[in-house]
Amino acid sequence: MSLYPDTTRFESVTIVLPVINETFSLRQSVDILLRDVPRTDIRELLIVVCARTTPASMSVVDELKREHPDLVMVLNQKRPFLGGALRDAFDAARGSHVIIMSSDLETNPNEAHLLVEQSKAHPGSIITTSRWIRGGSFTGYSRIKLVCNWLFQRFFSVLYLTRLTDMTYGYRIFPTRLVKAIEWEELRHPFNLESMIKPLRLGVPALEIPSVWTARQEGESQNPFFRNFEYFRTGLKVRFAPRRSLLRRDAAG
Ligand SMILES: Nc1nc2c(ncn2[C@@H]2O[C@H](COP(=O)(O)OP(=O)(O)OP(=O)(O)O)[C@@H](O)[C@H]2O)c(=O)[nH]1
Ligand SMILES: [Mg+2]
Repeated sequence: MSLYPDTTRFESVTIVLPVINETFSLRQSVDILLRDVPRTDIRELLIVVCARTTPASMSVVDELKREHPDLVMVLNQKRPFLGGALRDAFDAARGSHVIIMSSDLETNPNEAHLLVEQSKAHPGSIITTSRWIRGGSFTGYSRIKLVCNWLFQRFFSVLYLTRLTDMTYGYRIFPTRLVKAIEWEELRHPFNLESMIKPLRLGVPALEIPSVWTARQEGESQNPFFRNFEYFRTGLKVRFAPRRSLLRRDAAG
């Protein structure tokens, strides 16, 4: 018997869109998602906002809510930062599956329907995306970040004995029961790594599909470069944590 609650059927997806300073990027993301992912597959578009979300972004969020009252849900995050936004979204998600992505167009919304298709075929797995496998790429990523990223990925794939090639990239679909059962700790960007490695340690199967990453055209990242080194602390801590401690007390069998 597995340690974690398994999922055997895809029913619908909650798509999480955290927003700080995106306007046309958020709108375009939503338009593409609604164009490509069948409506009957979408439980909700869960837009996560906070006190730092700009007034210009909030007016796009309000417009989207007015245009799609049954699909768009707006969540005011209680926990801080990106990890906090995604963790609050996991708590609120109602679909059988949940996609995490950005609203700055860096996580290519044209690929979201492929995540859903793969998830239907492998409902118990995490389908995650990679910029490093054939068909994936980076556009507008600085050379120094590219080298660091490659070194991070090699380090984590050896540490976790996995063939996954892009574990720091927060663009994936998960079974919702799984993410609700895990004891999450990160509040900032290393949550992108934590959300891959805790499931891996629990033995959850994961598949990669290629992703084309393009640098954002508006706003700026909430992740200063030096903070990327904090991923190592997360990676090492989770690698050696007892498996049971990765699950919430009420979820551990
Ligand atoms: N609601 C909410 N959204 C956030 C927060 N931090 C970041 N976001 C959004 O989450 C998405 C990803 O954040 P970015 O800051 O672009 O980070 P990134 O692209 O993963 O990081 P780098 O590649 O290191 O620049 C963007 O759409 C942000 O607006 C937060 O604290 N709250
Ligand atoms: Mg970004």
